[in-house]
This record gives sequence, structure tokens and C-alpha cells, in this order.
Amino acid sequence: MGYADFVHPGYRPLNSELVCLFRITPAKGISMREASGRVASESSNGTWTDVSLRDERIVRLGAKAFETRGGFVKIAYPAGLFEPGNMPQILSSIAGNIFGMKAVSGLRLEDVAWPRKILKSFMGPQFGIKGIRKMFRVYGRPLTATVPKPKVGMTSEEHARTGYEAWVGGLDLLKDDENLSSQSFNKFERRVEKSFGMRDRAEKETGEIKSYLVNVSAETEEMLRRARFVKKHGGEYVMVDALTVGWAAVQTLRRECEDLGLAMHMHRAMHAAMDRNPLHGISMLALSTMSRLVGVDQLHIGTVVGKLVSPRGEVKAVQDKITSKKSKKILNQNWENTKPVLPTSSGGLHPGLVPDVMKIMGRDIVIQAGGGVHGHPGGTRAGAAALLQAVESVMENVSLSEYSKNHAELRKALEHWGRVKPV
Ligand code: RUB
Ligand code: CA
Repeated sequence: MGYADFVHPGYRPLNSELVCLFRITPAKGISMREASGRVASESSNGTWTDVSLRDERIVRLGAKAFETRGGFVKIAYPAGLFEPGNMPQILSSIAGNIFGMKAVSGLRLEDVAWPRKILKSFMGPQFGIKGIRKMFRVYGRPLTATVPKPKVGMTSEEHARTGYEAWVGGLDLLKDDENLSSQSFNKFERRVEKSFGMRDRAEKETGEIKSYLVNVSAETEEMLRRARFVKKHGGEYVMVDALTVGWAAVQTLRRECEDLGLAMHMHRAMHAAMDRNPLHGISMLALSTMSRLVGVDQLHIGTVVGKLVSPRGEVKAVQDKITSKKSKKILNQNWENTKPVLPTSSGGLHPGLVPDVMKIMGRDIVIQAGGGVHGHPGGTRAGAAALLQAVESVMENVSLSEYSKNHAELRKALEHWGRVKPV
């Protein structure tokens, strides 16, 4: 089959087919039609030259580039191409060789619409937004979290102590940072034991439910062992750097978390290697569909106003994709009974930016601040109080400056950082 066999303008995909939206920049001398045919061919069952075996059943498995609009091409893939429940195989097809094709100078997987059969073959989130809120018995306001900073270097005792200060300061969640695992000065087991000891103490003192996003990212068997260790010590969550551990490992961890009853918080470290270039790679929107399918409960989706690139349009589209029952941005997706994922906004946030974040993303989110808590002039406990006060000011529809008049920690934070948007 030649590339032209994979171009079917006007084709209407079957409900059973998986549809991808690509942004295609053809190489010099290659037409869009040729480039889209090559992408459809190489990502399904074609290659650069005709081969002998090409009977009907083979042709039927070929993908179809069916709609081209302004550099964006939709391609439909017969379900038979894919092994249900196997994220690595699906990505090796729709996000594999094609990025290296000489026929394109740029190629970006913008979105994926998953057909029911594949949707049902993945576990989806165990808790979803309702389940997470039920865990904390906190409704109507964002959950709050903090990462101890410096993010790597503290001993287990220092980490746990910082968590205690943040919890009694009013925050719901302590979070490990993406590159904290089990370094010599802060071994995983010691950190878990010390931190949950401090968590129990903070719960007793505050009467509030507190939890801890423990980073278990490691080789897969080791991740399962660490997840069991968290469970044994009374934890409710694991955190996983899904993109650096890989989707297959996340699928295995997700099964383990089902047995253990542990929620999963997904850090997206390395996503910007794929999604930052608007002309080449894999969008955060496409990555977010994989996250919801594989079944994380919480996902970092950016801040718009913080230190890391997260454009408003993308953040809102991702939020819609991971929280709605039927998402419409960009490709339509009926999630059926796949639970929604709680968006996490983080990256350069501090109390002065909380109103912006809540204005853009609403209240059904996690707001995470590391430097924006521990860099407070009054220290971690004051920084935690200031972050919570900023959330409360929005909930009470009072301006930050007004609210800070009788909330000293917030006032100090505003004196220190104002409304600065870090770069
Ligand atoms: C934030 C932090 C997180 C980033 C990741 O710390 O450590 O790793 O939020 O970015 P700080 P994203 O609050 O000190 O900036 O959430 O966009 O994936
Ligand atoms: Ca971090």
C-alpha cells in the first residue's frame, strides 16, 4: 500500500475507531496530503514501499487521514490495530516512529479521542474528585498542598518537621518533590515513618484530616514495595512521576493501588520535553487523556500565572478534559463512567497569586506552593497560614488587601511577594 492508500478525505470515522489530531508541518517539497498519508501509514501498518502481502484484512487495518484544516490533520485508527489495556503498544503506534519521519519537519500529537472498547480496557481513577474530597471531608474549597523546599537535601527528620509546620499552619497535604525518592540523607522508609508520625500529631492538634503525597517513583517492583510501605504506615496516597517511570509502570502501580486503596497523585516532570514546542511533540492535552485513562486521581496541569509555561487555553482545555463527563476540547470524548481527575495547580505560586489561579481554574483544584510557603518571612507555619488565608479571602469574596488587614501572615506574604508572577 502506498501513502495515498491512507488518505481518505471526507471519511467518517466509526465509533469503534480511535481518532488522533496531529499538527503536521510537511518537510520541504512534501505536500500536506503526502505528509498526512505517511503519518497515517507509518503509525498504523504501512511503510515506505509496497510489500506483497496486502489482502483486504491488511488494508482494513490501515489508518485513514480524513480531515485536514490549517495544518491540523485528523486520523482514524481501526480498533483492531491496538491491544486494549496496553498503553505502551498504543503509544508505539500513534506516538512512535512518526516523530522521526523525514517527510515532516514538525509533528505534534494534539489530542486523542479514545473509543469505548479501549476506554473500558483501562482502570481509570479509583477515587476521582468526589472520592478525594470525601477522604478529607473538605468541600467547596481548593485542597492546599506544599512541597518542602529546598526540594532535596533535608534529612527525613527535617522533612517531617517541615510537614508538621505546614499541616498545623493549616494545609491539607504535604508533597514530596519530583526528584526526592530515597537519597542517602533522606531514605524513603525513614521519611515515611517520621512524616506520618508528624501527620498524626498535626491531626490531633488541629482536629483536621491531613495527608501526604509520597513519591514512590522508582523501578516498578520497588514502587510496589514502597506503595505497600506507605499503606502499612497509614498513608492514603502515592505520588508518581508518571512520565519518567513510564506508562506501563503506572499501570502496574495503579493495579497495586486498587488493592491497597491508595489514591495516586501524578507529577508530570518531563512533560515539557514533549509539550512545550507547539510544532513538535505531544501536547499536555493528549498526555492528560492518558493520565485519566490509566487512572491517576490528581494531575498537575499548570498555573497560567506561575513560573512554568502553562498557557491559559491549554490549562482550561486540560481541566475540561480530565474533569468533564463529555469533554469537547479539542476532540469530543465521552468518558462514560471514567471518574474525573482532580487538577493540581502548582509552580511558582504564593498567596498573592491565589486569586488569579482560582479565577482561572475555580475551586475544584489542589493549590500547591513550595517556595511560596517556605519562603515566607515568618517561616513554614506562617507561610501555610498565609496560603490558606488567601484561599479563604477568595471564598469570602474579600480582596486580599482587605482580608490581610486582620490576617497577619497573609499581610506579611503580600509585603514580601506582592502579586509578583515569578519567571
Ligand atoms: C513547585 C514544584 C512542582 C512544580 C511542577 O514548587 O516543585 O514540581 O509545580 O510544575 P514551587 P507543574 O511552588 O516552589 O514552584 O505543577 O507545572 O508540573
Ligand atoms: Ca518540584
